[in-house]
Amino acid sequence: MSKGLSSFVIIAIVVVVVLAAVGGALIVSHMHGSGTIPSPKPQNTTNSNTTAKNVSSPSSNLTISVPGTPLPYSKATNTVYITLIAEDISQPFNLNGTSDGKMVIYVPTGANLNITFVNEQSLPHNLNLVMNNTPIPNSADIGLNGKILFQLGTNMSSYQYSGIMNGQSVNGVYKDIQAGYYWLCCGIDTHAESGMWIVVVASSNVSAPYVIVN
Ligand SMILES: [Cu+2]
Repeated sequence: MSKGLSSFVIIAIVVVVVLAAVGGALIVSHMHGSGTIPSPKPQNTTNSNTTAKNVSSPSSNLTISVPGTPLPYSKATNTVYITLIAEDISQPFNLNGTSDGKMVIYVPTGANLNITFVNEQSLPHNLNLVMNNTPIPNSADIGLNGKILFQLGTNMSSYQYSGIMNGQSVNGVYKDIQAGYYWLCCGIDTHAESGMWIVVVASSNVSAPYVIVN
């Protein structure tokens, strides 16, 4: 082989290798592009962290006028979305910065309550829906102040001491709430008594859910 011919062969091999590499890269990127299906955003995930700060974010398609701040609501499924946060403020027994029943949530009778509870504090906390038989919590044990209907972040055998820790959140749905007056409160001993409770009113007079802070 002459020197000129071998140089030509080497250059030809280099060109072929480069073309093969570029072609391969294009094929791979095309396959990747066409083969990737965007995954849907998870909704209402359990035990996921959340950065939501407020109990409500006014829904853009809500047209019913309510006497307070509207809560996110699906009329089709009669589901009210409630986010409650034990905020990291000087009063450790708060929900969304409020204490002692100053927050009142109004929901339609029969609504499903989709509740997310977030703990931003160093103390453990949990959340309970209580059909209360006293106007305000007056016992260390909320079980002595009414009937516990639903719990998040705990269970009936340990609600007086167990809850979720700092940075954790829980989500759950309480279905078909009956007309009446309830608390959402922490069940850990003395926490509700110390202020960690809000009021829930279910009424057939409420057509769309809303929240008021007194
Ligand atoms: Cu608590």
